[in-house]
Amino acid sequence: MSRKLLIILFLVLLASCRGDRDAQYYTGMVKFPVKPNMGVKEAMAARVIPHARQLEWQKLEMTAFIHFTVNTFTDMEWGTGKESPGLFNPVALDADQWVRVLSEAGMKMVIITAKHHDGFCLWPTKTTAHSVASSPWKDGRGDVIRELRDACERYGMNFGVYLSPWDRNAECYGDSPAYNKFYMEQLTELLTWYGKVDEVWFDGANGEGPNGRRQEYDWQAYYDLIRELQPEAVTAIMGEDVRWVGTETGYGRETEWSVTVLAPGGSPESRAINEKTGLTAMSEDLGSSTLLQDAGSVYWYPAEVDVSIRPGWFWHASQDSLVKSPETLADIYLSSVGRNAVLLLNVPPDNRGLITDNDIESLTGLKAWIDALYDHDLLNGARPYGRGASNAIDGNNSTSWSPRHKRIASFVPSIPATFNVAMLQEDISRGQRVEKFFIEALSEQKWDTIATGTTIGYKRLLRFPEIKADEIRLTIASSRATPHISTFALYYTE
Ligand code: FUL
Repeated sequence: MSRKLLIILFLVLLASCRGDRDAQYYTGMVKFPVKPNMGVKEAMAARVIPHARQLEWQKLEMTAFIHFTVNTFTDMEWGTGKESPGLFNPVALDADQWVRVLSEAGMKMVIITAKHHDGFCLWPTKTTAHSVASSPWKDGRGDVIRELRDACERYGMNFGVYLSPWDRNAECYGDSPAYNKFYMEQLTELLTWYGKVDEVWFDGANGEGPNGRRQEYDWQAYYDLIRELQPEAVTAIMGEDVRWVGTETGYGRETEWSVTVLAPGGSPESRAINEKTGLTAMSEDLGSSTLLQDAGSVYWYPAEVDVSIRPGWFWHASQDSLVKSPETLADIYLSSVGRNAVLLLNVPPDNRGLITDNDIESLTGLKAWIDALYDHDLLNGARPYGRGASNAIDGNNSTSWSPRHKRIASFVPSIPATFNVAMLQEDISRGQRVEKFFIEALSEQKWDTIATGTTIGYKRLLRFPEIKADEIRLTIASSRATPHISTFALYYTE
């Protein structure tokens, strides 16, 4: 054998030992080659990874919405656009209180309705007189966005804007080029006057303008503008980076793929693809292997669960007694953050401009529950054994368990422990892969399956009846490629 051949052989061997089969990744999306087989499609889908901005967003886990506008003063959910700016007068408005309360509740970003469907702008925009500048609040010299932005700065909180595309006040709405220009001027103000913006939220609700006309939005131009002015901001819902989970109840899917066949955003190309597949954000299945069969491409398009702490999105005095309890919020946490999504919890200030005591009480209860949940990982320090145990997950997220052949990890908890919640995480910087897993516990010399699941993704939390076990076994029963499990933890919750 020639020396050259030997070197090549050595390099090939080295590459296969180092797991270089995984070396190819696709950021944001991948287009499948013509007529690939299913194995190829699954392997490619398993290697779609998030953009850096999407990964940072996912790690926030809990984010907050602030719905606030003239509706807060008129007891409405959707304003007509004909409201007088004179109505807007939150005499005790304290954005510092909002951010302090939300930060203490564990929220990592605040997104505010800079403009809701009624068209009233919470900042002194140059694009219309329908804004705080025409209101009695602070004699027309106030700026809610500035106050919120400054408070976020003080608390190290990320900041996002909701700018409703649908505008029931703007005269030019429905004159498509004119309104697109108007909307992009508003976006430009919001994205250049206030420093860093981390999320831009495009509502999908869409109706007529004051002139009775419908608008054609130039989504691509909006996205391009955002990429130019705030390259690190994620765009949500009608945006390209973050997907609406499909309900406003606080409950995500049990099987939640961040790699979807649903094409993101509102561009004509995406619309054409989704018309062909018949998929919408509300479809039950967005990413299973069955769907991959006919798909031409897949996208990293993770879910956001938006839900209000009250029945309405805006504050209504009549709903002060209907604030969700800490128990309900805890359940929502498990069903959103615990199902591979980011929670976007709406906490609307009242007509004084303050978050009410009832909301604060529930948020405090939620935070206490979360802190108690994560207080003690019963697997931390547990002794893994069996094949592949040397690189088994240790519960502190610093290593990742990537079994090639035998997808089973076994542990002996450091103490025989009682638990009722399991947490699993995949290292999504290397894609989302797991399709099926189960957890077994050895108790009184008998192995029982205590939890089963499908997808994991960034985070999966499962609650089950409490059990005391001597040994634990995690099995990845099906995965699109080598799974990279970064966390396996067991907790006890009241
Ligand atoms: C919906 C809107 O119509 C609601 O008023 C609210 O803003 C919610 C978050 O999105 O589409």
